[in-house]
Amino acid sequence: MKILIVNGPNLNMLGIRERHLYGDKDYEALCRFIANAAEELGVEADIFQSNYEGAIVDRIQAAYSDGTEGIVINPAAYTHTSVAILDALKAVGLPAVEVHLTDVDAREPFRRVSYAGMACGARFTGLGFDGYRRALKWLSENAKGK
Ligand code: DHK
Repeated sequence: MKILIVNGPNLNMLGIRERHLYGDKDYEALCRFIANAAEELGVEADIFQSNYEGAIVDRIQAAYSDGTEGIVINPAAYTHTSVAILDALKAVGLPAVEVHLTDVDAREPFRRVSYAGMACGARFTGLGFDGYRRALKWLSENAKGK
């Protein structure tokens, strides 16, 4: 099963940005964690990160015809603003899971709104890197062949 992992803006700054919230491990470490989790679960992970909303929309659209069977998405700040990313997820119609490293519901009120989440079948927040493993597992159990 091929799964696309989409990471939004500033996640490339992990290990530098607000370490009290996001931890001290860098983006490379997150990618290694995701690759290891995918291998353990027997799924194929294609990891994409961009700071640009349009690039994220383009990558989600490409997933429609590149063999992707599920999407794990942490749209980062675009979670709370982007109807375009929500519409892209709805357009391709692939099973999707929302992930956030932090507990967005326990932070500022504006982080409680999630547009992308409206197109997702599950949500893992506040679990750090492990949220990605849980999302891959959820897709491998709930979305194969759908
Ligand atoms: C990451 C961000 O960059 C924030 O804009 C979101 C999310 C939360 C996270 O917890 O992974 O609000």
